[in-house]
Amino acid sequence: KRKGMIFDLDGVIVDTAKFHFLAWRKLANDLGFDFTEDQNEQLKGVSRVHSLHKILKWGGMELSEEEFQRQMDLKNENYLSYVNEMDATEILPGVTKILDYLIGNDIPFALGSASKNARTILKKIDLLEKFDAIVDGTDVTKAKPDPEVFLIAAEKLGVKPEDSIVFEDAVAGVQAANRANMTSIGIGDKSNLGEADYVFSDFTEIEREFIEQLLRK
Ligand code: G16
Ligand code: MG
Repeated sequence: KRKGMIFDLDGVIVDTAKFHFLAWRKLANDLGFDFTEDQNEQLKGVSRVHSLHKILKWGGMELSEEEFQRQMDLKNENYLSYVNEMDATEILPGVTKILDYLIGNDIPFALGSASKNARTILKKIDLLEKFDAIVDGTDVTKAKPDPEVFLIAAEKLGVKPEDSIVFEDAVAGVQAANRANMTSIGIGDKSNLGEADYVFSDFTEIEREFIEQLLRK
């Protein structure tokens, strides 16, 4: 049976959450308030527009449409200044090994990210050419937990949703994979990724036997 794998970007391949946090926090600070790292958890996997809505709510603020757009642009500019410094050393532990295993065994894999900067980031970390398909924030109309991003990715890989395996660090992403009828693998904390079919703290915890077993199913 032809199986495929779909990887989220932020929190799975790289930890760009730290850069998003710095950039969003600067935005909040410039507007005269602050938010915590705990609150930042709620922004993981969430689109840029939705993130700003949430943050403004925390600060009890409202912006005109024009100012909202300007703040999003400023945030992104600031975020990209961090992204610009990235290189392959930012790839999270165990990721390269699993990608090389998939390539060696002719198992197709895609990126399924909410980020509009996904291609820029993949290029910085030298992974752009390795993916068989890339679906990102520029390709979708509905944000996670809507399954759209993963359904398009599976289609591009030529695999059925039920034969797709998704790696996700965000609750919304795990829900999107489940709604797509895919196998969901949470990367992170069991306490908040309980809805996933399997949870691992990171890729170094995933044994080759586990992957082989998933592919045989
Ligand atoms: C990522 C991050 C989110 C970010 C979103 C949009 O998602 O987890 O925090 O808000 O992308 O990013 P951008 O502003 O670059 O378009 P993912 O799906 O890769 O985890
Ligand atoms: Mg993520």
